[in-house]
Amino acid sequence: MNQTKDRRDRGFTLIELLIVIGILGLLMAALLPNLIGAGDAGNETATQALFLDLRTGCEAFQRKNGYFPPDDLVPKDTKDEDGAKSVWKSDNGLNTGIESLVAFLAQSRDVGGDFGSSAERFANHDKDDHGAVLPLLKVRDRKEIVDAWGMPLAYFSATTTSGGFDKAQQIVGFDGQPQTVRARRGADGAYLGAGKYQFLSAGKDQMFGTDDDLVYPK
Ligand SMILES: [Ca+2]
Ligand SMILES: [Ca+2]
Ligand SMILES: [Ca+2]
Repeated sequence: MNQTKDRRDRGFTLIELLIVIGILGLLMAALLPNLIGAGDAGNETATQALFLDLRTGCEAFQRKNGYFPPDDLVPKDTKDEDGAKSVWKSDNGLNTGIESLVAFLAQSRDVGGDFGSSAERFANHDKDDHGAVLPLLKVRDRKEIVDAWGMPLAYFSATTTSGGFDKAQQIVGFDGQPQTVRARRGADGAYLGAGKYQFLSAGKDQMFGTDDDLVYPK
């Protein structure tokens, strides 16, 4: 009698276990794509928010200087915090646009704001040296800003005398393989002209020039 009851208890336990495993499997299958999708949507939102932060810096710089931060790392009468003239090294040709934006915005608090407090945004994938301290970041590394997937942004800007949207840039991320990046053209098929700027993120696939790229201004 007792033996029969024991066997029945064990049987119920096994069936319950199988049901639980089955339900968990179904839940995983149903939820996993949504969870992954939510992560990408969150990264997209975070990258758009980053664009807006950088826009604030660009506009503050423009109000002060009359032009947007250059994308070519050529210093224009910039000075270190102690007033010494900056000696910026010429660049290695990688991540130059976004490094140039960092270098110009990191000069002073009135254009860079609390720029230096967002350490997770900064990387130095091409491992270069700026040749002078970036005052707000307090480093000599030539930092670039990365999107929420960890790839450096591309930054294009043009004045009448420097930069240009028609100049391709080389962007290098985690894999060490430089990608040739071109600015996004406007609705009329032409590149933006002098007095404009543009940010590009490679998006989820970490490749520039594909459909998931993010651009600002749109
Ligand atoms: Ca560089
Ligand atoms: Ca760098
Ligand atoms: Ca992409």
